[in-house]
Amino acid sequence: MKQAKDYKRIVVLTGAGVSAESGLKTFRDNNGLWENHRVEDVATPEAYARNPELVQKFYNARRSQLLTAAQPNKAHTALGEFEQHFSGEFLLVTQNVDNLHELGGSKNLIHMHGELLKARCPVSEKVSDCTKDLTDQSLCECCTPPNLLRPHIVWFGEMPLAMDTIEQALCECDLFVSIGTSGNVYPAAGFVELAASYGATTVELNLDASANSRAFDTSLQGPASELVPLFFA
Ligand code: BV8
Repeated sequence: MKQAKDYKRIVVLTGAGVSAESGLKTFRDNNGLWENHRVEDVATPEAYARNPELVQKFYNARRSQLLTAAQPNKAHTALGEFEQHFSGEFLLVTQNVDNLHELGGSKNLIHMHGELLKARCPVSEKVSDCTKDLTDQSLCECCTPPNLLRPHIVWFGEMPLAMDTIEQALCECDLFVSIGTSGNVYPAAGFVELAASYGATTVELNLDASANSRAFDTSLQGPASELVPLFFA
């Protein structure tokens, strides 16, 4: 089987599985529940409008766990090192909202579902760093009167970020690799078909079979910390 270095224009998509070995829960862990709430019911603009305290608590808990307990694992660092030495084009698109790809050395990186360590003004859309709990006292500095800051997260029903850039890269790549995602969430789960329709080779590296494993030319099962350093050697 060819390796990543045998290609010229690579797009990688990662999901929660790439951070699982860093101790961050995936969405399908405990059947996608958080404190008995379905994630899909907490990660929505409606939930935030209905019960902002609950939604802020959900993100505050994940933000502090990320800041206090999580470190990049061998999958993150293998992707960072590969990008550094690769002479072709490389884009990493992550569905994850953690910062472990940055800590693992990745540079050309798009967080299509936002970032846990950022907050956003709902009026000006201005994004700022956020390493503390967001509360009903967290106000923006860009507006008068100031607005309540929200997590810089793309919720279900909201448009993912940088979709034009991502779709352009998917149409031009010769290799698309999906790592650690269950293939349940769109539009990310549809990237493999788009890349394949433009002739890219498609590879899935995942612990288990995913909802769209059949769409890939090759689907390898195992932990990302083992499969990623081998394929991106
Ligand atoms: C959009 C931020 C359109 C939040 C996330 C009905 C109503 C509204 C929308 C929809 C609907 N029906 C469908 C939709 C579309 C919806 C969707 O797909 N819903 C699903 C549930 C059916 N999508 C959206 O709403 C998207 N927006 O469609 O907008 C639009 C168009 C025009 C104008 C406006 C809007 C937005 C989706 C973004 C939601 N936000 N994240 C947060 O993080 O709190 S999604 C969330 O799920 C995370 O980003 C996560 O990454 C993502 C996907 O989950 P996975 O990463 O795959 O994680 P999961 O646990 O599922 O799987 C982990 C995998 O890892 C497993 O396969 C496991 O085997 C593997 N694994 C585990 N350990 C390891 C491992 N692999 C390797 N090694 C290991 N060690």
